Amino acid sequence: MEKQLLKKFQELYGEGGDIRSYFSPGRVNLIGEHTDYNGGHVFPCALTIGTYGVARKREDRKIRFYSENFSRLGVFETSLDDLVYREEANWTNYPKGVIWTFKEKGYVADTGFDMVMYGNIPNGSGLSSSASVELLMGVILVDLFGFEGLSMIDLALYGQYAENKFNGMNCGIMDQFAIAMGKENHAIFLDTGNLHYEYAPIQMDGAKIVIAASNKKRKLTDSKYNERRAECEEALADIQKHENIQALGELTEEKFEEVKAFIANPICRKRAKHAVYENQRTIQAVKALKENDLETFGKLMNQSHISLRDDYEVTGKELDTLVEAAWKQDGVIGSRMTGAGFGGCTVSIVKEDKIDSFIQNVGEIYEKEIGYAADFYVVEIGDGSRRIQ
Ligand code: NG1
Ligand code: MG
Repeated sequence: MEKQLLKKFQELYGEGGDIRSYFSPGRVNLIGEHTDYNGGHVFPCALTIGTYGVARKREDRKIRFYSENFSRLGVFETSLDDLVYREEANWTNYPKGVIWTFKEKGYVADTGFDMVMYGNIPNGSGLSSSASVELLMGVILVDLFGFEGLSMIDLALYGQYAENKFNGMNCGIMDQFAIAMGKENHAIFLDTGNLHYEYAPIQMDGAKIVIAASNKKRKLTDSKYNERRAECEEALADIQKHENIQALGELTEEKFEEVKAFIANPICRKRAKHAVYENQRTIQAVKALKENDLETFGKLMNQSHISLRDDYEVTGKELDTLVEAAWKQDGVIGSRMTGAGFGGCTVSIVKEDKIDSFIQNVGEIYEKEIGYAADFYVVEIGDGSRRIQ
């Protein structure tokens, strides 16, 4: 991968100089959905698939971007003096947003650079290709320009800042955190309220993580996402008139049942219920995993899907079809939608000897019901963003 990308780099920009290679993973969230902007817990892991980048500093202020995934768009040229969002700049608004964020935070690059990228994360699948690119850019900037004093958590926060303030997607910290801090064969139990985290080993004796990409186009995601976020904020504001809390993630189920009548809007009440219960499910799921109780972990994954379907209403026909088909298969420990929803993908834990029949059967049911095919990926848990050469 890196070799081919290096060749592409030299073809486009010429040989010589200090050319460096980097990798930034994708991520999948095992449980804890739509909790990361409610001060709740999440349990994601970084993957061994992700985005590769090759970069070299320039002498002037020019910046050139190229992605092998969007090769038909060719090379985008910009400069350190043009760090503004531009519709026509397409995907390059993600790395551009990170350069802009660094500058906002006082880390000013003194020259431009040339860069090529290639991602093997299925595009738009909900495995967080955007955050992967943001962290790739962050690691490149630190390495090329020798910025000191920035931790990987700082880079995660900068990626989120870029996504929020430059790209207008009001996302939580889960994706960027998982991608920056990933660790082979571990998931990250993160409290998004205070950024305390803990690595939990994922040993599933004989079971694997299988991703099913629905291949549904997710055009509405951003606006629906921001809408859900606003509904949770409204619910919180109603509760705060009576209770001194900072976030929905602070509530237990019992406490929620006590205060839910304060939430005036019934839709907002349902959204808040999901946020509170999902957070508690995540805490329970990690506890079960530590006790080697994979069965309970799987059941909590299934409950998470039901809550996202009925209370949070972010699943849709495609994701429900994939998950409901998965629940009926032999050797499935748990299955749910993952990521923002409305399309994107599902995550299932499947016994190794049943993976072939799982893919065959769920694939057939999906194509029959939906009219086009899903894609399946058996994934491995890998390390966070880094320089590789
Ligand atoms: P996706 O759509 O999978 O990238 C989004 C948010 C997360 C989190 C999940 C829902 C982005 C970059 N990330 O994930 O912060 O809120 O939805 O749990 O939009
Ligand atoms: Mg995204």
